[in-house]
Amino acid sequence: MQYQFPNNFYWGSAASAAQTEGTTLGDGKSDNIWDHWARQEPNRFFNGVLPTETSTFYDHFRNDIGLMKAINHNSFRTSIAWSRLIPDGVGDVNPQAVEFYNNVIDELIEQGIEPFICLFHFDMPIAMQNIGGFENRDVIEAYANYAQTCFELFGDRVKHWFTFNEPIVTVEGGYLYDFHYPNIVDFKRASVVAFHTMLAHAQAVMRFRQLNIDGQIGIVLNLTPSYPRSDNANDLLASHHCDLLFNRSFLDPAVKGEYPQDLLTLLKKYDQLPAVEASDCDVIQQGKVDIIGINYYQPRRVQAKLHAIHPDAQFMPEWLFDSYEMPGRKMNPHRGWEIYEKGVYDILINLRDNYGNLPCYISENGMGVQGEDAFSVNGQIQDDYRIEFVSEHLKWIHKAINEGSACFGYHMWTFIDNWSWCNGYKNRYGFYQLDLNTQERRIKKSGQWYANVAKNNGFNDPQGG
Ligand code: BGP
Repeated sequence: MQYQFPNNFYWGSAASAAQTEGTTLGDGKSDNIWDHWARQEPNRFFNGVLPTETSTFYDHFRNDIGLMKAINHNSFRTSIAWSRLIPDGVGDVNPQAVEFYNNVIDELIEQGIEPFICLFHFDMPIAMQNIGGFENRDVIEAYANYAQTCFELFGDRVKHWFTFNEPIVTVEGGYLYDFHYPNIVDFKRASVVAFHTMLAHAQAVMRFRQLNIDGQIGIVLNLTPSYPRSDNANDLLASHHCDLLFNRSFLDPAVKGEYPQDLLTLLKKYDQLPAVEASDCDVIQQGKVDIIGINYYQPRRVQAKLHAIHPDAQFMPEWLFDSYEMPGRKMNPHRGWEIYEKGVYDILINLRDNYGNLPCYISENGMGVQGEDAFSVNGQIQDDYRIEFVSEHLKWIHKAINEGSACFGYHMWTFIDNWSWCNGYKNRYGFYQLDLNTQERRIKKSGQWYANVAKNNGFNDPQGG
């Protein structure tokens, strides 16, 4: 069967500043939370590989963009590092950063690759974190000023902007589950950070509108469907609660300009609501996006709680549900994540039916594999598993589009194997393999396959289905 995509469909991949640029000493960049935390607790990073050693895009961007073109990308998302552009978080702009991002954007456009630019991908400048990060309302203002600086500097050429990448992950990692700095475990503070992040998002959207920039602005969310174990009322309620906490806490304000009443009622019941100021609701209303990026890797499966909560335990999302392992689930054993391709279709149909069919694209999807060298034959990684992973997801995206979804593109995570937060280079995701010793980039079989998909704006699967 032929899977043909709409004209002008965006084919590309995604990456982020902190994961690819590498720290280049003397270029004016200051520390973000990752640079700082890595020095404090290097043992938290897989094999001790720290954020200084990411894939040197800062030095090799021209070559790398050439490699994107070689596999027919027509678009690419990366982020601007706030700690590079405005090293103190507020105040002076770093001219070397302006030159670098100008060069990257110009080179992309020169090669026919549309730049999609995100303003914040998990990388709070340490100067801002030191005054409380998004717990402090001053940081909302600082972020809005930083966003405005980006629009003014690059808005003449960048037409697709994103305020945040997966804001819920910063909240989960930094304030609930201890996998990002500042390693706080406190739901109430997490709730404040989540709310203030959306205020910062909305302020950035307002600045964008005030400047009358020609282009569109959105947010990238990891919309993880919460599938209940059964249709028992308690399982359904557990899944509803997960959906409220992990998806709708960002999706509803971003698209509808308001929080779901059920979420507010739930947080109120457990005394976890953040403080709200008089103008906040108005600000959130004005943060409605033009487009949305969807990151999708794995589903969430849940069931009603099986056991009572310990009376002394502090409130956590897990008070409301237990995870559920579906028997027979398909797994990516390397990353330990379930593969459920239909999830991407369910997300797109949900946006079509419940969110006004807002224009959207798949901004990340991918398969991390540990020890990929084992699949190398004559110097090339034969990643047929990745080709299968992408094509099976693309079939569901194709079906959703045929049924009216406004999905306009697909970006793979990622382009060249890159550094992955605490996991360092453990799981490889790229179309290009990165040799850590020589920094050499070698195309994988999936990269060649994807080049043809992009060229033909689709693919053929004789097996169909
Ligand atoms: C997403 C992030 C990416 C990237 C990806 C892969 O959540 O936006 O930055 O890291 O996940 O996940 P991981 O690196 O944890 O394997």
